[in-house]
Amino acid sequence: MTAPSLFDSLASRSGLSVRLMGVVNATPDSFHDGGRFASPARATAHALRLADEGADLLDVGGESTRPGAAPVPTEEEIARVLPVIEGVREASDVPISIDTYKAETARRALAAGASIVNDVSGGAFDPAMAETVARAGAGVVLGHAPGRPEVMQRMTDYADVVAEAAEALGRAADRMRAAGVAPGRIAVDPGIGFGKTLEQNLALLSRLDAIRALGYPVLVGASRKSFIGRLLAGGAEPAPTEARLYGSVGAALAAIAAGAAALRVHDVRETREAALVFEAARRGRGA
Ligand code: HH2
Repeated sequence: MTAPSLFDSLASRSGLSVRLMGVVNATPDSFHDGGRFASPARATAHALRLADEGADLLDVGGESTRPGAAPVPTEEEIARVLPVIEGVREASDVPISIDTYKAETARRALAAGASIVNDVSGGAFDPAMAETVARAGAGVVLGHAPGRPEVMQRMTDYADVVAEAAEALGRAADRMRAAGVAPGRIAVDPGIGFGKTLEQNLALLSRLDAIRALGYPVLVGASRKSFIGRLLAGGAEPAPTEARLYGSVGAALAAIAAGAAALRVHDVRETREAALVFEAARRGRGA
């Protein structure tokens, strides 16, 4: 028997086939909820609420990676995420991923109880990341970003965004494997909104099979992102993040239909309820 893939190895708390990763931003400036959960106590309470709502894992981050965001010093990032990881670990055994591209932050978070590294750069921004993941025996989600957050939105000049993202993710996974990460510990993510135009994000969502063909489970993070605001506005100023809930649920269902194994979402309860009905209707039975 082959080892289960990264998300299959997580118990389903959501009751869904797809796994729901709940977003916990311990940051003052994230694009949707920046500042709302900036204190460790608030971020921890929010995380536990998402776990109660059925999140299969919680993604704790201490640095905004939205296009244009400025980098946060490593010690500051660690000081933001560690108390949240420790607080969640004390109260719940829900799996935790650490949303970072810095190996040192990943190392400290894994030691504090996280079990997966969610690296939006696919290990490209920090050469020590692959070794760190391998040494800890951790899982890893490898994202596609064409460059650093400060400059990525000027790097949308792809000949074929889907082929180029797939190729980059294949190379990222090879780097992890070369460092000793088991294939069953790897997932990939096309990086919706990371150096992509509206049309490029839609191309990725509609052609997820090209990413799935790499042989790793695919995570999609479309929740509340600006392409949704742009679609809703129909060419006018993008709808604000608070007005993107229903659009986000639509994107989540599209990602499930396209074969995503996991979804990174801000709104666990709403996404879970929609996905529950969507999956049951596709199966043709309740359970
Ligand atoms: N998107 C964001 C952050 N981390 N990780 C993965 N694997 N995939 C994503 O699409 C992804 C991610 C950006 O969203 P958010 O954390 O809500 O905002 P910010 O980066 O502003 O903190």
